[in-house]
Amino acid sequence: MLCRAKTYSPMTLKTLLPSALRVVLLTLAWLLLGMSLSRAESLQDGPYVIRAADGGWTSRWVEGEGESARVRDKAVKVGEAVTVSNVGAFPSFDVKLRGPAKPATDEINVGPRARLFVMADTHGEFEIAAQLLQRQGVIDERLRWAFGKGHLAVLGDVFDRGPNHTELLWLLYKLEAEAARAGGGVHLALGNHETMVLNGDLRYLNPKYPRVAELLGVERYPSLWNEQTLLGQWLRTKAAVFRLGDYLCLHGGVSRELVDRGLPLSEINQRVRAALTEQATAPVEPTQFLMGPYGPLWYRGYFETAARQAGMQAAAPADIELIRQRFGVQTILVGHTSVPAITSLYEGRVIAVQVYPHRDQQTHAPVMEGLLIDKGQLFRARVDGSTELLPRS
Ligand SMILES: [Mn+2]
Repeated sequence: MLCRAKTYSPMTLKTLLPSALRVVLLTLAWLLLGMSLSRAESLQDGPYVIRAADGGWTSRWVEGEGESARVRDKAVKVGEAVTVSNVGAFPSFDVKLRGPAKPATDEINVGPRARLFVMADTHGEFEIAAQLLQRQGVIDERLRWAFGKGHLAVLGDVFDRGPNHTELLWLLYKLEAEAARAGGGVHLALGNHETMVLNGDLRYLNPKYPRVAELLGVERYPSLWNEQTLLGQWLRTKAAVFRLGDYLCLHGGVSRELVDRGLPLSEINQRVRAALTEQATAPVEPTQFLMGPYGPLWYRGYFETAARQAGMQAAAPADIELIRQRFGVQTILVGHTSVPAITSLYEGRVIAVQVYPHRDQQTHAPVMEGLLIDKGQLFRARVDGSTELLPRS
């Protein structure tokens, strides 16, 4: 009956129904909406693998929803597995814990014909991102690496907005080991939302997570990602900018101002990592620059409108040439600034990868794109499994 009512225009409804009945129906609809919202409020989250007093690890997670949510925990060791609960129709998966991660490499050499899949800004949308990876053959139905010697690059902003960033980070952590065993790789670049959450800026946090923190008995959510946690340590080894074959991979973009600082990739990455440690004091130059609007995590200068809105000048073609020369790459791949479809900029020298993961308003079908690079050809790769050769512009 509610579905049918949609086909009437409000005007028709008005003339059909006496006002008292309209009030009753609206109240009913409001109550139903409220009930469905509170029912959907799952607090399932984790595990958070936290250093224990005896030097081992404790895995803690939240099960259930609303008032009936409860905390579980167990002692775990490196080499043992923790289970990440299912999200929607996706299966739960086990993740074998590894020892402390070492700093990620700044430069990864791959052949010019290597298969690469590039994904940006997943923002807690586990179901959409996992479906994209599945339909494009990067992972299989049980969320295991299926991309062989290929490489997956993730251009930051796994955290914030959506409700399942924990599960996404565990998936990437697990795939990293599986890919390496297969002769491929998974490479995660830090985005501004990683640095925000790790440094305690929680403005974009999904409302689920402060409640999770409360249930787990920590005062502030970032404590669950500090250096004494397994994934917190792992995240702090990641690069802000890395070279993958002929491609420079990062979240925001390299500005002309950054090139002018003359910093090598290794120093950029070391300084960003240092700014994420808990001992870090207010950053001084050039770290302050690196963490700011012209730094690799926040820059929007490749996009005319976004640049104007940010009060900065758009990068000139000559700036792009300088960046390519400085870092020895053909193409710069960036997320951070949303585009309706993966877009070639500066005659293919910059590729904008971030198509924000969302559901189509009419069909509810998931929408997101990844960039597939196969034998040097670039494709838009969609959630439905289709691909399209990327138009050059
Ligand atoms: Mn961003």
